[in-house]
Amino acid sequence: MPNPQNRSADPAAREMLVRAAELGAKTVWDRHDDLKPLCGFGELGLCCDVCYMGPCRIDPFGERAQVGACGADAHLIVARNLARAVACGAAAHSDHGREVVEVLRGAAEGGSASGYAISNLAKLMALAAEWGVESANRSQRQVAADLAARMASQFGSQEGPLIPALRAPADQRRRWEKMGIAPRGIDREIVELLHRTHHGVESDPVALLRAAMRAALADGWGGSMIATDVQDVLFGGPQAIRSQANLGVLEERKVNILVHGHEPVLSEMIVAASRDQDLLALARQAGAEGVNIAGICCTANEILMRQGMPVAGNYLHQELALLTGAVDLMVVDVQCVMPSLPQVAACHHTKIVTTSSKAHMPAAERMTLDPHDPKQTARAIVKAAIEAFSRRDPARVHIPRHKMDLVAGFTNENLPHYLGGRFRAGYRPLIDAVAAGRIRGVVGVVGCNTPRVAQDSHHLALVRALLAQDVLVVQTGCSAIASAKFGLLRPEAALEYAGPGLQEVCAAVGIPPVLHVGSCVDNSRILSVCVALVAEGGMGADLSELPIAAAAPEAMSEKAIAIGLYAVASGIFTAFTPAPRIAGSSVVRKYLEEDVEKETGGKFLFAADMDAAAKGILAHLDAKRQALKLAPRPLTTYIPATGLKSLGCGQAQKHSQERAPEA
Ligand code: XCC
Repeated sequence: MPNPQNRSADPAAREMLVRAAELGAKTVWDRHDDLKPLCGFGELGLCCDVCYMGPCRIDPFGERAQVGACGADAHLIVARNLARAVACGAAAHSDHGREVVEVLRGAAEGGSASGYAISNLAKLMALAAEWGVESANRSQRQVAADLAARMASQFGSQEGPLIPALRAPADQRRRWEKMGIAPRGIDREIVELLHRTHHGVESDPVALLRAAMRAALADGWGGSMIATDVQDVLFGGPQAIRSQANLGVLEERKVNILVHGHEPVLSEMIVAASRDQDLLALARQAGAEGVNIAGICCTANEILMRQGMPVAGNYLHQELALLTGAVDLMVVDVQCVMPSLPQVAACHHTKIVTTSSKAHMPAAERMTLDPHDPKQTARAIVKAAIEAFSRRDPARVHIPRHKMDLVAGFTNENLPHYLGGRFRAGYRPLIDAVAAGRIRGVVGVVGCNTPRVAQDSHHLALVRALLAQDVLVVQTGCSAIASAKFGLLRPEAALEYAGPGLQEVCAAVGIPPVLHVGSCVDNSRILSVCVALVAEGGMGADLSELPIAAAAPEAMSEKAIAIGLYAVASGIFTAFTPAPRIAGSSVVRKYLEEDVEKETGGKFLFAADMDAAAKGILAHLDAKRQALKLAPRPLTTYIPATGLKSLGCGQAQKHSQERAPEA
């Protein structure tokens, strides 16, 4: 079998890859290998299937066709393919936003009968003020109903401006106006973008990239931001919370339910149902000691941030978790859910249940979420898991012992409190630390796993290289889970990994050097932190002047491309690996890596490896520091990102084994 070390940096994953081979199960890594060599035209973005004269392929060596049947050249084809990916990624996030706005509307109209309630009144009122909803002498439900209606109408806003986008610094918005990319409603932006990629419409690759940025902005400062806000209203604003991550969170003697996907609408209900006394009694009758809920991917992040529920793993863990034989039921909704799951689950007794009206799986069981009684659906799912538990074969259960402690739950709203305490709450302490050079800058490291690189290896290499250089790291998505599994979300990680300045700051306020701020829609929280830094003063007039950057070290999904593009359009330097399929066009690559900076203030770095990404990010932070005339930083030795890889994995493995439960 292929060496598991080349497939994952995570010891739990490596162990399960051996187990997969014993079980004769195919995983995403095997299927990816089966596809090699991957299509070279596709990799370069040079295959066009936009119309039905083709598919047309441009010869990258210049010997055969240089244009498609319609005359589209490599640059247009690459830009069109990228724009379509952005449209799909932005659609996924923003449709999630629409879904939770619907739930808010239901909660407002139906009250507790809808199954959902307003749990964060302060945020509801703050949003009402921002959105111009009258709240004086009105009930919570009336305010929530008007807010939901206003938010829903934003998705189809024909002219803009998007209300949440008004949070962006005025200078940034002026740049968008000047470029003609100030975002309107996401529905309009996506329809227009797709229209422009239709055969025979937009022929200018750069104009198309700008349109893609506009759609991405409508997601980042619109659909995604609304999703985060509404989820905080419905399910509560996160607070710093302890939990654990990795496959070792599965419990041998309990009914294990994994929630996987993205929207917390059902998973929050499942967490509640798992605490119902009658269901716990049922579990005990079946011989279990209780019901254990753990998450995969961004659903994991949602219930971790608000409920402290444990995280079983990130994207590439979804099949491995099923192969443990300890998962009784996995319930999925939308996005990043592999169609292979029912086949992999068939190795054991595990049930796969789909719930979203937008995502069906022919071989899985279906339990559609009842919007009028979601708790009932959740209870039925817990019951089905208990029933499956009684069919579990303990002799075939194999749970890796690796799990790691973590602290998550940071947000733009609660960070001022954690940074400044009760008496100095605000962003000033962070700005002072940056100005004095104790913190070199702040970098958001986000995004997926991909079988194209050893799982988590890029995330860990980059995050550790940045920490060693006194960079405060904020994370979301599967990237945050990678750091969690390796102990970087523990406050003690500052002593183990951070440079002296960052160590000092973390020790003074008791935070980890890596702050987990949520799921991928919660990248909006990172934008909000940046906005707050600008608003506090002393760090420039827009995001492009701050000593900040972003990175997606193991990008896989179209959502990651949309996020990267809205970060760049918002003025943020963004290291993105593996690069999207743009290598076939020098024009597209040059625009995204160079020319766009003059327009938005941000740009991409498509780094080949994490050493190049880390060096590029550090050089960018230093250039911004210099422009702001901040204190020069004490010299720290740069340790190559790739050199840190083996060192840290060993330490994390040791730590996780120390904390492993009795088998
Ligand atoms: Fe999906 Fe959000 Fe990527 Fe993870 S990080 S693989 S998109 S779950 Ni968003």
